[in-house]
Amino acid sequence: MIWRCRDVTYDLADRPLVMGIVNVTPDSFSDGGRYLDPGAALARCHELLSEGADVLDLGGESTRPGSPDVPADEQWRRLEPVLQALRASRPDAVVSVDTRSAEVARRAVALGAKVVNDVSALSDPGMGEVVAGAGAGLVLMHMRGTPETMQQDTVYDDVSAEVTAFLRTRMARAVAAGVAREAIALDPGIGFGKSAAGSLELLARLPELAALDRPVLVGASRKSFLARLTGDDGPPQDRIAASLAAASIAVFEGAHVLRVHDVAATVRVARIAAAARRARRTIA
Ligand code: HH2
Repeated sequence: MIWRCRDVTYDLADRPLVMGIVNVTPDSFSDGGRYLDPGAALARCHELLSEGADVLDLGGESTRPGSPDVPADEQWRRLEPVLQALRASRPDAVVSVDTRSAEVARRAVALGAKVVNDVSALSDPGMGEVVAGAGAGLVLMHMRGTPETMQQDTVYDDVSAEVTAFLRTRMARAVAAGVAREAIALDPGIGFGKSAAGSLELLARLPELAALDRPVLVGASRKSFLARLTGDDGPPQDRIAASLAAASIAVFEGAHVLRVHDVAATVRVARIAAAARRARRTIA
């Protein structure tokens, strides 16, 4: 399984990738406000790279349930100094930009970003062309509505079938805009317009999404469905063990990329889960 992101081509048959989260925002659900200062964000980038992150996912907009849209100029005001400093200090780092805005994506790829992580899966009309023009990797994620409205309706007839059908359609839209199939990764959107049971079901039925024959990215890290399952009522930072369990299940069931806050621990968990996945294949 190949994932092409500009001049970097990942062979995901070997091992899953770990994508480290850096939210340059005042209000993200887990790390909001911690990395709004460009120096703090840059230090976090370096820390996650030293922990073994393959890719850094930088976002200038929270997409937690209920959050409002952040204008492109404000996202860019937050992201630009970090992208500039990272390019100067670690030109080898693979950067993903977490944005729904084609304009932010266009500016980020001009500064070297290799992946566009679009949780709206090409809702902004120009996004496909921006990604295609740069030859960037593209993450297409399933969400119902927008972050502001998505938790209002979390009932599905068949959550996995609906998510898979949606992503198949958005993948066709990306290809029609000129994005190479090999550049596309698919994400079921854990917690985005899903109940806790729905998020869990998506993890358990990941092979159905993997059957589309594109890399599968899973972002379950510290999300509230984990706390609903464990019964914990502490802050998101207390959900590390639960997040690692989810990461392990995701890899075992076919995930190729894990988007996480806790990189060092996830790298180790992913190694075990991938080895178990390979062992199962050998037996089968
Ligand atoms: N989850 C979040 C943000 N971006 N991108 C992808 N592809 N998949 C995800 O599951 C995903 C994502 C939400 O998590 P976080 O960035 O930690 O919080 P916030 O949106 O509040 O900044």
